[in-house]
Amino acid sequence: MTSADESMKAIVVIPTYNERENLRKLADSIRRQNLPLDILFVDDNSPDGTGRLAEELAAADPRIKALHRPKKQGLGRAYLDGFRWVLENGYDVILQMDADLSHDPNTLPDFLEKIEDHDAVFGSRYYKGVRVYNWSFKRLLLSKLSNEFIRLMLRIESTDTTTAFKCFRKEVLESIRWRKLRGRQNAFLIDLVYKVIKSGFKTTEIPFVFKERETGESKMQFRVALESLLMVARLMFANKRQLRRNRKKLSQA
Ligand SMILES: Nc1nc2c(ncn2[C@@H]2O[C@H](COP(=O)(O)OP(=O)(O)OP(=O)(O)O)[C@@H](O)[C@H]2O)c(=O)[nH]1
Ligand SMILES: [Mg+2]
Repeated sequence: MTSADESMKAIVVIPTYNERENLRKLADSIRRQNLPLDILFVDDNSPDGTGRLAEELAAADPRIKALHRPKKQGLGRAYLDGFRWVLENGYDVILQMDADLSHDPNTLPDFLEKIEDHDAVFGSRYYKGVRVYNWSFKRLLLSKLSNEFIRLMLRIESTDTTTAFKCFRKEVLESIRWRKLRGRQNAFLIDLVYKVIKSGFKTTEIPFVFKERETGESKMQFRVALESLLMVARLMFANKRQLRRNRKKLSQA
């Protein structure tokens, strides 16, 4: 951020479930960026002790915070608790990213630079080219086609809706009534991006290089894809005027 924006409080919200092997490395590489950025881990009582490690990291570094939820309920629910915490604690800029090192911390400065003159910034594996490592061709094709499907069906300028590497100004979350976002996994991200774009906010995409997790378990499942499909159908029938009304109301407030 430029010096003009150093008064803005920024934080990256990172949901975790069984990410003990990745956590310290991730925290270190975010810290190495030397950014005015706090970290909030939101753990769902991971059986592998990720929550305890998050506490240890938080005790050693005042810029790291840890939030604990009693049981696994999907990353969407974890984000809702995370958003509540960061908004209650006065943050102005909210980033989100995965804990499995698939989202490169070297991209964080780009988010903070772009958010200076945008309301939201979306990281994309597919913006002006494809940048994905360690995926089979089948998985890449499935992900690329899903995102094309979402873009065409919902008519949104977003090449990678299902990636949780994004950044928002707090006013954006408040305006879209974040508490009402639905979805447990990727469907949550679809609901979020759709509402932000359709509310007319100034958004942009930035490219990042995606590397599939090397350690920890993959949670990609058939029901994640099904939930996403149902969310696309639901949003296609949602009342777009309502979204515009929400934004207008907020700008008048
Ligand atoms: N708190 C919380 N975090 C979750 C939950 N499910 C996933 N996560 C975290 O959300 C992020 C994304 O989950 P991933 O498992 O990487 O999902 P994915 O990227 O679609 O699939 P893979 O990388 O193949 O596993 C990671 O940081 C996970 O630890 C959950 O139920 N609760
Ligand atoms: Mg992942």
